[in-house]
Amino acid sequence: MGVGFITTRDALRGSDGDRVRLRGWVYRKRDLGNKVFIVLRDSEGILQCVADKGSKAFQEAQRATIESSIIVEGVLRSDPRAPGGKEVSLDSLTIVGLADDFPIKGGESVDYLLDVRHLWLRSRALTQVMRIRSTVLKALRDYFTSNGWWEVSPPILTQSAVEGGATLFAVDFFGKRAYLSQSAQFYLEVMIFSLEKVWSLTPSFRAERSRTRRHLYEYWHLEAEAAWMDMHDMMKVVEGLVKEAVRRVLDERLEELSFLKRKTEPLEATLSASFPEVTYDEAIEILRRKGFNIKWGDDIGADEERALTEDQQTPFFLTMFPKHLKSFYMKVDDSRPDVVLGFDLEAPEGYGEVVGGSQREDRYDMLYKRIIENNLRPEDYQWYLDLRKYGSVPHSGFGLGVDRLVMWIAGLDHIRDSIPFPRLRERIYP
Ligand code: NSS
Repeated sequence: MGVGFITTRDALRGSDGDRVRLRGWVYRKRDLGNKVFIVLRDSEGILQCVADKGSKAFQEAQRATIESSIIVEGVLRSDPRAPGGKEVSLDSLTIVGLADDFPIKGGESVDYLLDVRHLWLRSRALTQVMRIRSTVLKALRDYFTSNGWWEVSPPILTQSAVEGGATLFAVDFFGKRAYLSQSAQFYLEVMIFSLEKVWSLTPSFRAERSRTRRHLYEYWHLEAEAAWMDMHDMMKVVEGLVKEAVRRVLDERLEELSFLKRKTEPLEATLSASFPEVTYDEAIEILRRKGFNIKWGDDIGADEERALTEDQQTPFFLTMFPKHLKSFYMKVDDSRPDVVLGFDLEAPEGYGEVVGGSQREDRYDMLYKRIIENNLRPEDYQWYLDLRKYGSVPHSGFGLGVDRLVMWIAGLDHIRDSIPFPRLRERIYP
């Protein structure tokens, strides 16, 4: 099938007079009567083609509809009016799949475009995002693989909550109640006792009550856990990981960023910055100076995060939270028993949290106490408690929201556009 085809990108780098053969879809079409202009779209970009009256291509070009799949052959020539400065003068055009009247014509509402998501994914903007997403995923994997981490495969069907019962999706498991995983963390904690440094990439599910621009009901969760690492060791891992993703996107996806009109300065600044640590106490001070009516012990919500990050150019860590705001598994600080050794990574420019992590409570008695304090049942966490009984070890870990990372790197307004098939409250479609 593939012999002799080049891509639109190759063609734009070719020379006048080159004979070329390409395949793709009709992106735009203009019939002037004596010639037909067709803009061909493939996974690499677009290229203008022209069929003159009298050429063999002319009739088929007239018949081809928007989004028909086609094969074209012709001769390359420079034309400053064509996108990219080159066009193909067509000898032949073969329609492979003639398209019905394409339902997306431009100017449709967001709601309608979500209804036809399976077709809207052909749009040039979403194509650029999906290319960036793929590069981010590859960079994240490469970081772990080349730094001695083991990839493991945790389950999705689970029996207990990691991040609290309120956002669990229940599933009927042969008459018993099971849940869709919110986080692989507890399974990764099991695996560090044999593999020491582990990571996984899985879907996570959250029945979020609030609808926001940065919440999905199903999202892609990159999680890591390591024995012998304290909270600050793990923050270094997060910094290295996020920088690797940013570096790779700047190296390989500059055209895509530019198509999306994403300013690259914050991304470049991120590469050279070392991510500062702002404690919860300091954040409360900053917020009060910005006019927030907030006191120690209050939650730092979405509005507060936006205020903290909107004037920042590079990511930073928020650390050392009041114990009652965070999950029971976070290790209590020895010097301040009302504070836990937790950290979030906040993306700049108003984006907010992309990573949540902590050092873990590794003392059996303390963990047991925290389970009780949180009104949870120790019997539901027996195997998790066991890990503190048989050779407990200081350890830390984190979870990174891949979709949120892509959203920030690509500069998107809404998380739904970072993922091909977003699960939103209104629809599970397609
Ligand atoms: O709830 S988290 O803050 N932390 C955990 O789940 C830990 N158990 C992870 C761990 O330590 N292994 O979620 C982690 C990240 C968070 O920072 C977001 O970037 C992302 O997961 N996240 C989400 N992304 C999209 N949509 C939703 N609803 C969502 N919830 C969390």
